[in-house]
Amino acid sequence: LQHPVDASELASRIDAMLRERGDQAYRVLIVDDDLALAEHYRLVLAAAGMRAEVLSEPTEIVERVAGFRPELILLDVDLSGYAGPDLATIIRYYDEWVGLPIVYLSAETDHARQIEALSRGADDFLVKPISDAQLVAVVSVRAYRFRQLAELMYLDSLTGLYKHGPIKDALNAELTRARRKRDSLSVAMIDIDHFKRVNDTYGHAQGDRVIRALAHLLKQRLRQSDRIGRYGGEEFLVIMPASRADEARLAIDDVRRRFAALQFHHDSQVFTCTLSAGVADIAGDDAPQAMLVAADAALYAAKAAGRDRVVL
Ligand code: GH3
Ligand code: MG
Ligand code: MG
Ligand code: MG
Repeated sequence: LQHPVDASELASRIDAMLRERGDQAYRVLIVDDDLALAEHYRLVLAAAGMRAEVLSEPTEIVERVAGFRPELILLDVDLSGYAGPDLATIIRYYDEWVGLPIVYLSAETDHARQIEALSRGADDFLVKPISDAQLVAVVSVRAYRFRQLAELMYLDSLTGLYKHGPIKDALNAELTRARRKRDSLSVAMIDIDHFKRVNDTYGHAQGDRVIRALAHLLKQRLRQSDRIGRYGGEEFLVIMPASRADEARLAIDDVRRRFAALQFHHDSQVFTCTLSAGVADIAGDDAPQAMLVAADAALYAAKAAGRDRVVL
């Protein structure tokens, strides 16, 4: 057998990649009905510094992908009572997950069936038995590439928050999930007050610093499961799963107070900024657009009432 790359060289390259990923381990979802094998894969990936979870109940795939947000899915082709390719097709149905790498695992050596399975929405095919080194190599290389791509596609470069389109896609997905689980869900629309004055008085670069400071506060103070997007120039949309409007209002009000307390330095001058926000929650069989309209109306009311406040 000929190896195109020296195994130890490959291992060190992958080590370097894993180090470069920063403090966040790659998230990998393993879907296999052979639980002993799935657990083995999970341990191998964990030993390589990744965070893997096992899904044994295929019907929960959409919920798990939305909740865990994997950066790669290892998908068994032959699940009892369920075809892996059907799951791949379901995942691809969601715009948000179009680029998510899906790698099939199978004992399938029939090429025609392999190709058939690939045509159903996956990216690659690993034939069992798979060596630990091969598993780590394939998963880490693909997850690394996906994270790079996802950052470009979904994240705003100034703030590292979701861009406009992706945060709206996220709202669709969270709303679907909240309805199915009969859970609460809130959104907040946040807008910096008199931001034109900041730009006019201190310059555009200083304005950018204010935007970044607010983004940082939001990331720092809100929950890991909350989704934060830069909806427009100095406007932010926050999606808060499992939060009622009164809880969401408290969390956003905490951010409001901390933001108002920040001091920005420009030459020898010191200035502060405030923000206004509108909060709305899921009501009846709300469409995503209705929630946004309600949050926007609340934001408008906050501005009209004098700014520097959160309105429900
Ligand atoms: P209000 O309290 O009513 O929200 O007043 P405002 O001045 O914030 O109102 P408006 O939303 O009309 O102005 C927002 C300004 O934000 C206009 C635009 O020049 C500026 N802006 C938009 N995007 C950016 C950006 O990325 N960087 C900077 N520095 N300014 C931006
Ligand atoms: Mg199986
Ligand atoms: Mg504004
Ligand atoms: Mg604005």
